[in-house]
Amino acid sequence: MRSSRTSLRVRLAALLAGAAAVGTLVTAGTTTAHAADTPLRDLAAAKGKAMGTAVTGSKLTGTYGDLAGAQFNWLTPGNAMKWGSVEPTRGTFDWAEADQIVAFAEAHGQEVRGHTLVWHSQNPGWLTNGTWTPAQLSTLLNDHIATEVGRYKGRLAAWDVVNEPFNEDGTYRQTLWYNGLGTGYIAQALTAARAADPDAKLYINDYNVEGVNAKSTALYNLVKSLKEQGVPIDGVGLQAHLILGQVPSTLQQNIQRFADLGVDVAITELDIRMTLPSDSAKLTQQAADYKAVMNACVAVARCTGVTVWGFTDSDSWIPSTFPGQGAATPYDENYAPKPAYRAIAEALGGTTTPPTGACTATYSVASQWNTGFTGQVRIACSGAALSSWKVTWTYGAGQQITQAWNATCTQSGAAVSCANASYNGTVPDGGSVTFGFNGSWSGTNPVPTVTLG
Ligand code: 9MR
Repeated sequence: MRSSRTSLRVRLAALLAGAAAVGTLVTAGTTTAHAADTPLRDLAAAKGKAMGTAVTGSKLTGTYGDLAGAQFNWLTPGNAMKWGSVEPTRGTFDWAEADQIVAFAEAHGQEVRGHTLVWHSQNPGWLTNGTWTPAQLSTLLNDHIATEVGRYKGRLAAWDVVNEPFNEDGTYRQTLWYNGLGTGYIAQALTAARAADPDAKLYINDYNVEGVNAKSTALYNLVKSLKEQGVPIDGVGLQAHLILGQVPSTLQQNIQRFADLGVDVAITELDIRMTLPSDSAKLTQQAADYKAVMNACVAVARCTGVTVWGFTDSDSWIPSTFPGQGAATPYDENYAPKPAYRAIAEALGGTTTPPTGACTATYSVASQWNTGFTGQVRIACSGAALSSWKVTWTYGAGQQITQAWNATCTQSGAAVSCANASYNGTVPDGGSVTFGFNGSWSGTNPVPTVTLG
């Protein structure tokens, strides 16, 4: 059954640039969780699959928390359980964010995927800068796993025990662990993890192993060999940091060959990046790509499910790592579901509402000085379009608009109303329009709640 959804959802955000030129992104205003048809987690559960997301603990309130809790049945801490996060100083542990995420998951009936125990990256400085004998390294590895896995014993469903052990050509990555302990570090880590929590499913996780290629074949051969030796290994994680239009054609075949080895397969970090700005053609392609990944997992019984690496474009690693790229997740920066969201739902057997009501207005303060400020409002549509628009708001601290461009604005008392100019009433699906204004303020310049109508 479909639930009704609001016809227009309006989010606002303000970029406050202070005198010290330090920008702070502030969001406020009406919070409307996506009134989806059936939540993704329920669709996934009906198929016996996980639908997960990576999360940032500090963001688990408001709309972000609402969506993380309502739409997903698995969570992965994006950074909170990495060695550098939990033991920044040797022997001094910080479990705050990891504990918070586990507690959130338990409160929302969600499973947690622990991420990650043994990696070459995001390790504490004391570990990477130290000089260690093989015996010392071995003890460090065992103790770390015993401590972290032991802390959450019985509470985590799975662990990415070893992360990214291979180079692109299928050779082993030269890491602290490989260089000190040889390939045996992998079996050692898995064995230690099993001892610390016999009920957690133990995974090796890597990227660029989604299709059949040299790297995934190396992973396949490793898993085969570990199984033959009786080393505890329950699954492989295919991260799936993909590029628009480039879902490997051998994805399902690759999942199947791992399944045939007798291990589970999880898509652990799915995102599909594009060159910015997004437009409706790219978002449509992205939806097809998300659907292809979902379909491949749904088609293989031992594919346990799919986790997206952040569910909103406002919480994605892509723009900072790949400048000019982004829009990689199923929800946009204002938490509006994108075509990719609907594609995931459909692949899980759900029906989706027509793509109406996905235009948003975002108010920003671009700059401000002692008595004046420049603001702007951006109207963006995704899965919807406008042929004319009007944006209204009420100032809370006596602000007064003095001049506007790309819109006709009137202010009466605190109430402001801005309508499109003759040339910019049309906002196409996937497009946006921005208008600007100068104003005066004194004391404070709080962000108003804007309404798009
Ligand atoms: O999402 C994580 C990001 O916040 C970190 O800055 C980054 C550092 O490498 O790690 C990101 O997560 C990675 C994950 O732990 C392992 N696979 C690749 C992910 C993207 O870099």
